[in-house]
Amino acid sequence: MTKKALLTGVTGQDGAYLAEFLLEKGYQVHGIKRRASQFNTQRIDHIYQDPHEPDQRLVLHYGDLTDSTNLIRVVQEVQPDEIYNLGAQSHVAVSFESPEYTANSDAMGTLRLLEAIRILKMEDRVKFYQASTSEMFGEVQEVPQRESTPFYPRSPYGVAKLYAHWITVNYRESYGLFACSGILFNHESPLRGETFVTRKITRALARIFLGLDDCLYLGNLNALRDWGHARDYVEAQWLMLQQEQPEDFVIATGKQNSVRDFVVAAARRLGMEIEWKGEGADEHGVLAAAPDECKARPGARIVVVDKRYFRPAEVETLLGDASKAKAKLGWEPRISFDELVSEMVEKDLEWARRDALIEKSGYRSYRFRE
Ligand code: NDP
Ligand code: GDR
Repeated sequence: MTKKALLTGVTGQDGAYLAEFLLEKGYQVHGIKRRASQFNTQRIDHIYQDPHEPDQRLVLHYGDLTDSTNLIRVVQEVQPDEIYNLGAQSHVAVSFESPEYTANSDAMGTLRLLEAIRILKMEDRVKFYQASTSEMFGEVQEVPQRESTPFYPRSPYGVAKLYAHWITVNYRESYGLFACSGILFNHESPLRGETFVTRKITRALARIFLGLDDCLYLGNLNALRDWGHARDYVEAQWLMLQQEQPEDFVIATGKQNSVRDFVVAAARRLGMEIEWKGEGADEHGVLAAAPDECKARPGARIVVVDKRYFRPAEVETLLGDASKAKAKLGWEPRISFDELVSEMVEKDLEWARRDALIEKSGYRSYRFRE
């Protein structure tokens, strides 16, 4: 019997890699996508199947984590063996702007999906994966962070994800549901959303290298993250659901770099000299932007520190210990930090070359946006 997996967030970075991974494993993959006024399936277009073809391997359903009746109907229709709850308003900075929506989709959305399983009496038949996050550690209480490290979230996103994490544990303990939370540290790829810092850096530097832009505006350069590759991390998500017993796992590389390190590594990959700018310093020693410099010096290659990108509360440092995953899942990251940066830079350079061609032909390419 072909196994069926249902993915929320199939149009996102992890959804795309996981869908590809599961299709290769022989699964029939069902994905929930949101209705949008423009196509939002770019990341999965290469595996998209015409719904009129027989023998559908990838099936897309309209839906939303804020709509419980929709979730119940889709789960009932699909009758999945495994559910991966990857859908979320996943941007930490945006969660300060839209805290209520973030709670609705990320916290309540998880509850709605778990309730759909319970209402349909599928607790004994379905396995559930919850996309938990290192953001739950927030103000870190222990270094490195492991499964037993106390949580202290620092954003509406982190708080919403903490609810989702604990409600998943609760449904496991209350109803015997096979439910696992993967506490994943930052993972990136060429498919990363363009406003997360790694992709913002590789995209902007590639465009600056080709003369399409002059400046890259960033916030806190000192933040430290444990960055891995999404391709490695989706395998861990699947492995968790193949265990005898449901458990939670930290997934991380165990190596740490700062935002500044990431910029330096990406610029080095391009063989590009950059200037660092910012003027004055506030009471926290934080540099403010040098707003006119980019306009005044076209062709300059400047990284500007801009306070606009600082968060009301910051997670300064994250470093994970994935030794439980190594011992029990046999999981280890394969792709190094340098390989990750290289792959992202190369892909963004390819896309920037295409943009350069568009501009040369007299059209305006998709400019840098926040
Ligand atoms: P993305 O932001 O790339 O993708 C998020 C997905 O969720 C998109 O498909 C998006 O749809 C969908 N989505 C957003 N809101 C809703 C909603 N209300 N209803 C249904 N779907 C919705 O995130 P990633 O792929 O990077 O991350 C996957 C999951 O893992 C997220 O839950 C994230 O919070 C979590 N996570 C991510 C980490 C990382 O470093 N990447 C680390 C730890 C956890 P659309 O395409 O229409 O916007
Ligand atoms: P994060 O990722 O908040 O860790 O959440 P992000 O890439 O947004 O930020 C990482 C660090 O970089 C600093 N930073 C900037 N961030 C952004 N986005 N833009 C900037 O210009 C900028 N300048 C500095 C941030 O302050 C932060 O310290 C990601 C998301 O994928 C979550 O969904 C996931 O749960 C966690 O990773 C683990």
